[in-house]
Amino acid sequence: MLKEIKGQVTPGKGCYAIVISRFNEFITGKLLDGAIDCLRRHGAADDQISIVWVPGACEIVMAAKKLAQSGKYSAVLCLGAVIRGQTAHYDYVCQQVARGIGQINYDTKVPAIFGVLTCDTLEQAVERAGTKMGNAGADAALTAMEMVNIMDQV
Ligand code: INI
Repeated sequence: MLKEIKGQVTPGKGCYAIVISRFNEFITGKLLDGAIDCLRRHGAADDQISIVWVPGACEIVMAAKKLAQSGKYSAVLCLGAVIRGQTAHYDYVCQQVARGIGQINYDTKVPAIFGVLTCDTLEQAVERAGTKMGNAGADAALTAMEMVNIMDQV
């Protein structure tokens, strides 16, 4: 018989850590609001949610890895906003963060969700932080709950 597993979008009993970067805080603050709102709307209690602020996107991975390794969290949401400037800095930050967050998943088996905006313009970031393209923080929360549910089943 065919066995098919689909994740439910429900927080379960586990705890969720949100690592949020202060750089571009006028954007990342909206991502954080979106993530918290989404977790609450799906039934998470406030004591299931922990928030850790870090300076910039480059620092997300170190904090997220320690949280994932702690055994206290079902998932770690990584939220940030990298916006292209006039130098190559953007590319180094994006590469480091994307690879680092991906690696946490494989190293710790705790879902580490990539909710870092990587945008060419400020307008693109605004669009993804609660305006016409939705809210990447809320999307990360949905993904986190679904992955936790899937990992509980497989
Ligand atoms: N950090 C961000 O979170 N977003 C950015 O757009 C950004 N840019 O463009 O420079 C950024 N840089 C800081 C970086 O993440 C580190 O905090 C810093 O390099 C110290 O390690």
